[in-house]
Amino acid sequence: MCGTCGCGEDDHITYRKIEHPDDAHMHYHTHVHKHGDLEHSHPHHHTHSHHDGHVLHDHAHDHAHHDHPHEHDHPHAHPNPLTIRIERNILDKNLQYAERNRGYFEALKVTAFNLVSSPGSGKTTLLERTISALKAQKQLYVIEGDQQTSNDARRISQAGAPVIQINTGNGCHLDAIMVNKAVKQLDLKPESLLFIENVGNLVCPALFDLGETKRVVIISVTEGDDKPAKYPNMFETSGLCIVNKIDLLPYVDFDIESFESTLRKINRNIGIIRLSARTGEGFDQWLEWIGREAGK
Ligand SMILES: Nc1nc2c(ncn2[C@@H]2O[C@H](COP(=O)(O)OP(=O)(O)OP(=O)(O)O)[C@@H](O)[C@H]2O)c(=O)[nH]1
Ligand SMILES: [Zn+2]
Ligand SMILES: [Zn+2]
Ligand SMILES: [Zn+2]
Ligand SMILES: [Zn+2]
Repeated sequence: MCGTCGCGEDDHITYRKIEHPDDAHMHYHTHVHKHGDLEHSHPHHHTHSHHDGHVLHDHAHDHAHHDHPHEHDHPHAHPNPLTIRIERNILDKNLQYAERNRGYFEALKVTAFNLVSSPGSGKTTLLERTISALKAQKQLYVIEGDQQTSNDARRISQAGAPVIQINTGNGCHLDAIMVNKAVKQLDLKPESLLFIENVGNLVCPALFDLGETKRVVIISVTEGDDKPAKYPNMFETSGLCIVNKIDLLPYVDFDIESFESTLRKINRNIGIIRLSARTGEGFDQWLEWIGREAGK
């Protein structure tokens, strides 16, 4: 799937709507092949049953590789692809879909946030609290990205927002095509808020524009204060940085002043909010920031 980092060559991506665990679901396979400069795909789908309420199943190949059995009724002559060309194609295609998503959000006046971070920084906890705080006044939706499990989507559903879980299989990031499919299933109401929780990873998600209004990077104080220097792309491309788990500051050696000054060197326009998704400290600032973004 990911030609940028070489991860997950045989992804099995699933889309799962949590609220309606009915049996029937669509199975959907797409194979994209490259023949020199040409690219073509063979989609097919069928409906079948599962116990766990899948809605859509998507099996995508973006690589010219065939080391696993599948059926094709025409011969392929796959040249040894230039990795760099595939990367370009993947990123170009992603950008096309990102622009489509952005146009769709703008037409509906939906404000969309792409939440990126290392695993475990507190994205889902932040969303649970955000949903509780805002659901009475705003329609909120969530797209959850994880390699496996629907744990996060279940938490979001319990908090009270419609949610689609995307399982990326081996993939280490969401892309705009996945978001495009998930958004169609959510059937967004105008002027609503969409939160996209990306796969926990500080590297690859930086390369994939999802069409979001703003990217929000979350760092928790247990991760070390040198992250902006080590992973600059993620911090350069975000409009807001949330420093989470500040309730733990007395117990860790995270130098928050030094963190913020490094961060400002990398991105001098980035907003910074210190908060605790557990205690709620600093949460008002986050809600105000959301309000400002949604009002633009
Ligand atoms: N002390 C403290 N713990 C927190 C805070 N926010 C989240 N946690 C804990 O951190 C752990 C990870 O939180 P999650 O919300 O699941 O993190 P995540 O970023 O969604 O994780 P992935 O989806 O796996 O990348 C959980 O045990 C949370 O209870 C916080 O502000 N303070
Ligand atoms: Zn990747
Ligand atoms: Zn990767
Ligand atoms: Zn194939
Ligand atoms: Zn999560």
